[in-house]
Amino acid sequence: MEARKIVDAVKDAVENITEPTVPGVPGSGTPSVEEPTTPREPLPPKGDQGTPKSVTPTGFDTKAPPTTRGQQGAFLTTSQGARLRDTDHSLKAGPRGPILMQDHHFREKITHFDHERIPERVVHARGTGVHGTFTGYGSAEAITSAGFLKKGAETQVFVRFSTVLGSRGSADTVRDTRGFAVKFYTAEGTFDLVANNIPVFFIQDAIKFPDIIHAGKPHPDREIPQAQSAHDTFWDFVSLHTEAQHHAMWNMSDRGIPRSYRHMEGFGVHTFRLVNDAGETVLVKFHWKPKLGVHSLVWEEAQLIAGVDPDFHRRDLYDAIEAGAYPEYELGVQVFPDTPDETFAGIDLLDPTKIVPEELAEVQPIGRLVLNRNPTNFFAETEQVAFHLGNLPPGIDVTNDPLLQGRLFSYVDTQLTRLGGPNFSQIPVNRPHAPVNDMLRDGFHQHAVHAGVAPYKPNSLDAGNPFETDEKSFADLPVRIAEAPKIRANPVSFDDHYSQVRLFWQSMTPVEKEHIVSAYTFELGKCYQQAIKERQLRCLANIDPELCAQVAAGLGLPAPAPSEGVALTEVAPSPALSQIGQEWPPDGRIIGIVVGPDGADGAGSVREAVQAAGMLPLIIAPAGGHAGGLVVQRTFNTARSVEFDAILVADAPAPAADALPARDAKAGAAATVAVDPRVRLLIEEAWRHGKPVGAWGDGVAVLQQAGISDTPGVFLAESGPGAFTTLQQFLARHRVWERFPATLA
Ligand code: HDE
Repeated sequence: MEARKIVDAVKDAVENITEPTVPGVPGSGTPSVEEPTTPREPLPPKGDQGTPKSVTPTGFDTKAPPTTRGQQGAFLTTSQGARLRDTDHSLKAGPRGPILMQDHHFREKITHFDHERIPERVVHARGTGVHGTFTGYGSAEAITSAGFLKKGAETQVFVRFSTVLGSRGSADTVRDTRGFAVKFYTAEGTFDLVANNIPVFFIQDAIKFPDIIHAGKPHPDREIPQAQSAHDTFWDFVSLHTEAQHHAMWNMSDRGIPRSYRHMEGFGVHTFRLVNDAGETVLVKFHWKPKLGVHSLVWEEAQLIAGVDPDFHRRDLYDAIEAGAYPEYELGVQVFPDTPDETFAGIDLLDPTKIVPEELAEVQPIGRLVLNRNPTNFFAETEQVAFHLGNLPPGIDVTNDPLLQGRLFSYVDTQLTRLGGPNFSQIPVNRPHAPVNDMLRDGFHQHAVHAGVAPYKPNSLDAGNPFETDEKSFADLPVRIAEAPKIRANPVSFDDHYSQVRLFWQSMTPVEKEHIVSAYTFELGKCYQQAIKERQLRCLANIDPELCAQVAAGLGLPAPAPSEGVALTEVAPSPALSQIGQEWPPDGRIIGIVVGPDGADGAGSVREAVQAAGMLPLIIAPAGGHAGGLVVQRTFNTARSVEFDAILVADAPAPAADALPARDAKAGAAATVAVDPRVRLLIEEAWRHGKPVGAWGDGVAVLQQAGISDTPGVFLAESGPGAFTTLQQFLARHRVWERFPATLA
């Protein structure tokens, strides 16, 4: 008898000696839903979505696809490759009996599942990753020997964007700093530029990192709040530890709630040292500049999104790349002479709580990053990627910034627990693209089969290999270390905690200042302890009396005077710090077009024009399916204003039976049409958030009824094309800033 027949016969026999089979009852023999059981080849992996060609730690190019275990082939097997007949029923002593210990497949499946999770990152746990390509401009050739910055050199990269405080499953749009970590797989060894979207940090010395993070994370007793700085422990620390005030102000500004990862600057924070072929050095600060400009959410929008779509930033990035709207950033450097005092224009370059305003040292572009490929597997790539500041190619070196020095220790150390041992650089996403020939051996999760018998130097048994070389090697710069006492102290220049916070505040436009005041008022208003609010107000008084007075008024507290000895020094504002005032390409922005059940005149051509301009049109109709000839992407039930950058209304759809209760039309408005309240909410929210709103045809009456038709950024057009032309002008400025109150100068 054939093997299969024997198994079937045994199964029949077992079923016959127990209860009869009940169709559709789990475990009784017949599956209730027919699975597509005919073996076929699974869909091939998406085009270029494998992990980059990898090199093993022995320096041997495997050329093997790195995802060889990822659902390839038609038949299910055990981890040892034995084909499986049934993965839905455990092996039991009869259908009602206990599970047998000998069920190896059951044990393997459950054991592996039990161990699927690894510790999330202690900070930056919530993130999203993406592959890309970096191309050097060659403009940095005079200051660094780094090969990947040479003209036209192309380097693959992996980028991980993140929030800092929240857990792995927390919302994307919380008020927080964002990580912007880039792994350049250069031919001369991996370079990790582990940056943030804020150019300064809370602390000047790495030894205080646990303190700021313990203060920012949820309260240890109740583990609340998740991913927020609006609580007592954070403001307790920040108000007591005044060097944190600069970073805190950036968080309270619109930079703390970016519109998307595509609209975010990145900053290396520390000063680095570059060295050229001749051994000459300069000091630099790294900057990423997004092609789409820096753009943020408004606070109410960010809060709504955290509930409506907690994955907003992750989805935005993924969708943009799948749609071919590849995010782009330019890498730039501010360059400073490498002088013994390591200062520039009186600013201590080793102090990570200070910036050098771009007006004093221009950001010079040195290369372009294009993010063009989504990961194939989130865990394998995004979760397991391990960045480390010490991953430096020849031509780039560190400075003595005490924050940077501490980070050099922390990043490898943390991976030992998170990734379970010292061999995490063998995980595909962490493998260098440069050949590796190290003498690191053994340890947990060792995947390399190292050849040779002499992993030590000097040796004769492996013919002396591998040899040290000066050629294209990383050379430690003979930087002079001043003769100084061993001491736990900072330079005196680190003691100025306020002048640059004032510089930031004074560089903001009135609208941005209003947002900062509201953010402080909101966050401090969430604190329970009066003493903490008062202490933070004293810090604000040291930054700017007007800021302090506004926040104090919001909290219902008296505004204190600046602390004794703190002089409110004059600062020169830096317009480059403001996000408002320039125009940017509107690529990838999302435009909602409201139509009726039968579509609307001109909606199809506007949809096409929006698409042709590199934006994403989404048709919003009363119900799914089709509206006229248009495919409906959002219904009145699924659409929420926060998803869109602008709304165009092409029809006046009447309220549907499932609509929310209607409110009266606004007083004085032309209440001529009954508008679905969900459309009204869509428009009102978009308007409140400073988004352009336009209409043509029957849609005009909707805006008139909402009482907004004669306000800035609202346009009533004769036709769809007319509305679209006006829309583009507003989008280039990101928002209709005139709509926001501006009581501050
Ligand atoms: Fe980090 N940081 N950090 N950090 N950091 C980590 O490393 C640390 C700092 C930054 O997407 C951890 O692998 C110390 C500044 C990013 O995987 C950890 C100090 C800047 C990411 C760590 C700092 C950053 C991290 C946690 C003070 C901006 C996410 C998990 C001395 C320039 C990387 C991990 C990713 C992650 C330590 C300060 C950026 C614990 C001790 C300043 C973008 O090693």
